[in-house]
Amino acid sequence: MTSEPANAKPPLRVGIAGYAFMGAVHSQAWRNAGRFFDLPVEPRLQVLCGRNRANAEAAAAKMGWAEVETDVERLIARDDIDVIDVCTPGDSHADIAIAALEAGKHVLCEKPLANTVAEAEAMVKAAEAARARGVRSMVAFNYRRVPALALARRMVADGRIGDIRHVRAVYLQDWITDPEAPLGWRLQKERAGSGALGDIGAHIIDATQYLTGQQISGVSALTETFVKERPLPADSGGAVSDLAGASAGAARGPVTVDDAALWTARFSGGAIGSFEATRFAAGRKNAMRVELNGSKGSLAFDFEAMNELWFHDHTEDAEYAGFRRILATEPGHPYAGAWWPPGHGLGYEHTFVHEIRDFATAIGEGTDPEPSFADGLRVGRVLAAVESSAANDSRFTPIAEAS
Ligand code: SOE
Repeated sequence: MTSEPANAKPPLRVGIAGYAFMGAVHSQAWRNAGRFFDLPVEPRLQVLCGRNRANAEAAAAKMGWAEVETDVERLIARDDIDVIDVCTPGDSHADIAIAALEAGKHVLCEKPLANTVAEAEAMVKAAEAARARGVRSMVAFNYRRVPALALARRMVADGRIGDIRHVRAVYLQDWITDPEAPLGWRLQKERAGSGALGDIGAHIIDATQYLTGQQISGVSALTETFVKERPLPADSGGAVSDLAGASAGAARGPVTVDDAALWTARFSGGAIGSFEATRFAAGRKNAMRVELNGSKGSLAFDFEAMNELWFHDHTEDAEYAGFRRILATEPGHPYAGAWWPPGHGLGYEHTFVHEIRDFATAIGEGTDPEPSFADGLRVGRVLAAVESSAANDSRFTPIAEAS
């Protein structure tokens, strides 16, 4: 019989629902977080859950999960699971997360938190009730964990760019510019809630609120669906990439979400912002860009060069001032010290390792991880206001407060 060493860390036994793109990247993060960061708990990849047993078993074997379940209710009912990681499409987030919280499991939930504000409100209620019993929850806005963006947050909080006047944020992808790209779940309103808006617009809403420390207080928006009908995906067995990798079948169906969304915004601290989220920016693969202009300087970031943060110090002598590139790979930069020597750089997957590091640390230390479900709800309210404004000829729409 093997026994745990006396100084072993308490295990954190994880059950993950979903194993496509997000399930795979979360799996990788659960596996590696404790190898690069000193966590107070030891994550164990216990159970992967997916409806199709053969596909789930193949995914579990590939990604290192010990067991498989095919029914999420059974997963949640297991007493050898401490955490439920929700990596399914948005239409099941509320049901899974609420059931898991009620069963006393900590919950990490992919973004957007839910497909509707009402669902997100119910999730916040469940999270708050569970919190009173020491159960933690977090919404997975991974871009907060890009070292360069976490550094930008620190610089804003330290006052390095002064009072923020302008927020300029875009999230540009191009994976459905081809009208024959199949109508996957991300293009179906009943599964995804909305299109580019909720999928990638949600990230720039969260990121700009996080960076500025201000809330978006109102928006004026327009949305467009350029390609109204697409081929339905051929049966993929459910295990392929849920982005452009899927193959098209013969039948066609209507696209029920936005392809692109644009909006202007007011922030609670007086800044004004412009936003663009699209999957039709040919040549832009994952260009999540943010620029902040403040009274004392500016910061600029582009995920396609994610190790770089650009900083202009406007208090310097104008003849020598200018944007300078900070390579966010120094040991003193957020998260960076756990990885490679300066200049060797990180990638997309590291942002999820950092997310798991923060979540597992909060669970182990009994603190509240961020962003909370309440933060996810706040993003959901902005998404709803963008849709409502777009449906009303861009009418300025204040963000509804909690009812
Ligand atoms: C697809 O558009 C997607 O994978 C998003 O769902 C993710 O949240 C983003 O990080 C990358 O693009």
